[in-house]
Amino acid sequence: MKIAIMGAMPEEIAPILKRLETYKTIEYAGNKYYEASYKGVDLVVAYSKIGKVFSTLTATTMIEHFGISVMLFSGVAGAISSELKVGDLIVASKLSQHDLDITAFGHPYGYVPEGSVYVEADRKMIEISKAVASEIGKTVKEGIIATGDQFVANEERKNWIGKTFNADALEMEGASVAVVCDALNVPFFILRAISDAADMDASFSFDEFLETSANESAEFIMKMVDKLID
Ligand code: OS5
Repeated sequence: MKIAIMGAMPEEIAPILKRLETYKTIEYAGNKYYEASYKGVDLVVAYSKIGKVFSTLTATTMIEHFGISVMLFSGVAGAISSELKVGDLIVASKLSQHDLDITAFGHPYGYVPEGSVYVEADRKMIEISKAVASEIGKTVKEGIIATGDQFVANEERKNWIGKTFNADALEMEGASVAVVCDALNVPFFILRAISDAADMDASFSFDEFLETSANESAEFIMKMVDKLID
């Protein structure tokens, strides 16, 4: 088993790298990949840069070039559900692209022919995360994550995404990682800790809570790794 841990921003993988004693840095296709041995298992860690295109490149590279067999994504997200507050964890049951729109041809939002509106995450990994959460006394909400190439800082847009996709949280990379992993038959797990409420204060909240929320997510992801290699 070779496990990938991916984030979008440096801040999202910094807490992971901090926990690894040593790692090797490999530059490939414009990004840095960090290879490490952790408790006898191979890890590949990287941040993709922001958005669906860069995250697609990184997820594909991790699978096709580095040969990873499990994908874990750790990062932050904007909340849609009023149940989710800053620092809370959400694990994706399924993901969709909120900015994919060929509705002019009668298709639903998020759909392209031969694709699907949602990509389902790996059920076994979600169950493992629930076991981990109960062991460490944390709450992880399972919900739908909507992804798009847009930092949402607008109540109207956020509500539209919530209503259209029944989404609980939004971000900019999860669905593209999901599409890649699904197509290449790699089980994936997308975890996010809330950094903001995707409203008019989102950029301020994001700046204030990026580091602490990224830490929350990374800490849980490392517990997932421990469980996977148990
Ligand atoms: O990766 C992007 C998506 N992330 C999740 C997220 C989110 N997505 C959409 N809407 C929201 N309300 C969301 N809340 C959390 C977070 C991230 C958002 S884009 C943040 C860009 C911040 C930034 N811009 N410049 N820098 C940081 C500094 C910089 C300069 C040079 C190189 C690298 C960074």
